[in-house]
Amino acid sequence: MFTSMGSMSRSLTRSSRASVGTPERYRPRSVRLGFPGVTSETDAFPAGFEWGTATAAHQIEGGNWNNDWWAWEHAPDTPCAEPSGDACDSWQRWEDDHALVSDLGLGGYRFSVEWSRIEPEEGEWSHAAVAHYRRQCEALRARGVEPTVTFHHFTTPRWVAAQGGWEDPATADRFAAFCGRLAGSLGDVIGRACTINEPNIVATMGWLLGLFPPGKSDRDLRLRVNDVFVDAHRKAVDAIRAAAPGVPVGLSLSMTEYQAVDGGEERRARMERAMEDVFLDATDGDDFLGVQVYTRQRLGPDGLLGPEAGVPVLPMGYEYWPQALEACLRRAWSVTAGRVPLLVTENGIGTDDDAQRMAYVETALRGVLGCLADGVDVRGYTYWSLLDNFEWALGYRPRFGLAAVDRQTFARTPKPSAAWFGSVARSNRLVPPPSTS
Ligand code: GCO
Repeated sequence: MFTSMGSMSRSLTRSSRASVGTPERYRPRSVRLGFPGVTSETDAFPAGFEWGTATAAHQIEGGNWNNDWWAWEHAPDTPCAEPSGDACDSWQRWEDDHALVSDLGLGGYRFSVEWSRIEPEEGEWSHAAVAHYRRQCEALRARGVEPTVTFHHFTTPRWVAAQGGWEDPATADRFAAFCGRLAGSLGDVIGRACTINEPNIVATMGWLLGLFPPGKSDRDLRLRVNDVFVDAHRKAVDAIRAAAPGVPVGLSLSMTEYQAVDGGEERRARMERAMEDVFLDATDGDDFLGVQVYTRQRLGPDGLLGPEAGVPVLPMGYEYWPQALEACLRRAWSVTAGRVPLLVTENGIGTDDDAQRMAYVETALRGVLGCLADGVDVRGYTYWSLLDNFEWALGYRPRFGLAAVDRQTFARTPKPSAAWFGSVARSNRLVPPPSTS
């Protein structure tokens, strides 16, 4: 256990040797061999390390009017900055997206299917929508890109929401049935299946903070939604495995580097339990755990603390803290006792400053190298996101993309960070970003 925030920050900023001084509780409990040739000094990633980028259906497809988010974006008195509208028009322009991914030399693309398109009403099945996603998987494979398909990324069909959505335990069964049927159609073309994206964020934002649909603020309901999501994940894993044997299945979880300040340890433990551990415990037996990290959050004895003086604050409202990825990977590995291989399924930064994006990713990747050198089994890194896209309640303002998207013509323009990230992926080593000064 670290003794003061100061010492923790110091050890984390020494990123190339970040394992030195790592708090004892983050160390893997089960000892595995470190990856041969990976030390925090070589800058090389292990052979077969997967480099990718990610998107989600509602954030890029456009016109997804049949889900709870579209309704939320258009309802009065919700905190949404603007509606998703045409998004990036990726329903039509997905080939442009794939071309970007393969031109960068990336081996993986993570995207999601839109449940409300595939099952627009209870029991109605759109073979055309399934065929659309099948074509995408096939096209990616033809380019040598592994498709990681997320079955639920924040949006829920209106007909499910109308029946109580994730408050209703029966939604676990509705979702598992959807997953099983879809996996039966796509099992031969999917590279990897993510059941649910960040159930912890959906539960907290939707049922505690009221920022996502259905906009509730009820502690007990939020805990119930956590439980329904855990049940849904377990049932979805079984359904996908039964329908598509051999396809690796896992969950993608939002993790935050929670730091206790001046007696905030108990608060931190409570936060980690409800936000992370309840889901980490549910990943036992999965083929991988998707770890998604953006920042840290400090907690004092009375609760959350704001950003620390001197640490930049991003358009998302949280601190620039790329060191969080290493801390969270170590924590995930520790809490799961090294039973589930890790994959970074999202890490990135919403910024208008592309040099800051590269600096963020460079520091985050140093942290991954530190983890690998200690034998933490990290299989790949996925940058969020391929495109500047619809950032939920914040609309189009935060820009996470490797490529900009013109909001009228939908033309994609890769940023310098895209070329740099591609060079990292191609060489499978952490080459320094170009100097922009
Ligand atoms: C998330 C989401 C993305 C966000 C990203 C940036 O999983 O939170 O997967 O939809 O856009 O995290 O906030």
